Amino acid sequence: MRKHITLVLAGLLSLILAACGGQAQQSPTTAPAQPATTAPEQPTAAPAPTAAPAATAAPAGGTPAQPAAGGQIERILARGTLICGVNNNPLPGFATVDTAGVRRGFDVDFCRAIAAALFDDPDKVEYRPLSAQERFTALQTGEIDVLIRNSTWTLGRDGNLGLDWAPTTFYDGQGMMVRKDSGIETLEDMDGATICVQTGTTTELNLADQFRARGLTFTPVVFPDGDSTRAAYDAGQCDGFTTDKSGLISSLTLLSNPADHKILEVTMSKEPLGPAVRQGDAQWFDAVRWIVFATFQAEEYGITSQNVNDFLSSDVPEIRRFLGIEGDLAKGIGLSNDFAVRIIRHVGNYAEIYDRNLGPDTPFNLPRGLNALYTEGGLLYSPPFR
Ligand SMILES: N[C@@H](CCC(=O)N[C@@H](CS)C(=O)NCC(=O)O)C(=O)O
Repeated sequence: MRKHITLVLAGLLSLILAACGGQAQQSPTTAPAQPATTAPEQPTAAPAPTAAPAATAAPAGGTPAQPAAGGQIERILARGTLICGVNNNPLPGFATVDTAGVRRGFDVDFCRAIAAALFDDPDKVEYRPLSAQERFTALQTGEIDVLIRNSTWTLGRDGNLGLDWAPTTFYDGQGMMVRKDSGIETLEDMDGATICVQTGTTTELNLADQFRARGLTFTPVVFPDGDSTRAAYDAGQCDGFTTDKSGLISSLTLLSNPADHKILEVTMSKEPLGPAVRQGDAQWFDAVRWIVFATFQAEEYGITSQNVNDFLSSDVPEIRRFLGIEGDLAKGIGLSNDFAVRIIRHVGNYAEIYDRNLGPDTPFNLPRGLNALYTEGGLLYSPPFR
């Protein structure tokens, strides 16, 4: 009988965990932690055009799927705005709306960079705020052109959801926040802990994997969005709060007493975050990829929003090609030949984007770490513009 009840509880939890499309507010579960193998990652449970071409993507909310084969850039240009999917909850440093109603953040700046490349105007963006559960469906159905919402590139998502990831713009990893007075220093100190975690994310499975690998037990307290997850932790409902370290750093600023909390040293996963597009339009995918690469390359050349005009008279062949002064390299990806100049002029190179949102003059003062250029010990590397 006892075994039966446990099985029913386990089944219920799996259902809750799998209800990725569900919009109803879930009450936190206090069911025992599930082994990783029984908890499917939410996004793969979304209605996905798995093996079918993107053209057959199931319409959602009455929005017809758009034709798959090419033409995305022309459609965006004809519409006059880029539709960029961003986080619906405030994620300071990455995506927020300031007091004047202006969207700001690292992710927002990449939406702006794409609009700058397309329209020579970074403001030609229509932002579509999306929850973790909504984000991939919005991309699959063509409701958005690109998703830039702290979304981790994984094999399951890339392979099963009919999506493609552009180069990683922020190398992240999952972290754990605890109260300073808890005495917790490592995950091993968290055996039997309750942990606040958001559904529809890579976070849930990583948590289960990490605790299982260490032979630790925990009780997940699961919420459907970032705000309620953070609020529950802030109210003392959980011993720990786990998400991407970028999300934790960002959330810290929103807690009632940030100084009472700390983020543990441990990094529980790899979370390469970057823009995603719907599969089926190789030119659009290439354009987004090279827009991201242009921000890396501009930093490598030392070209900034302040000095880009000086470089327009450069006689260095590779810089002339990069800035579109010579050749017609960008034609093949459907962009104007000066797309890099447009991005740099309006939004800046990668370092400018990073520093503006996360650098020393921001509350985050986040070291570049893996997000430095390869020439500085990081992972950012652009293929040649030739
Ligand atoms: N990078 C992870 C986590 C992304 C994620 O959704 N993080 C949370 C916590 S920072 C978030 O953005 N929450 C805001 C919300 O969905 O309301 C993923 O792609 O699954």
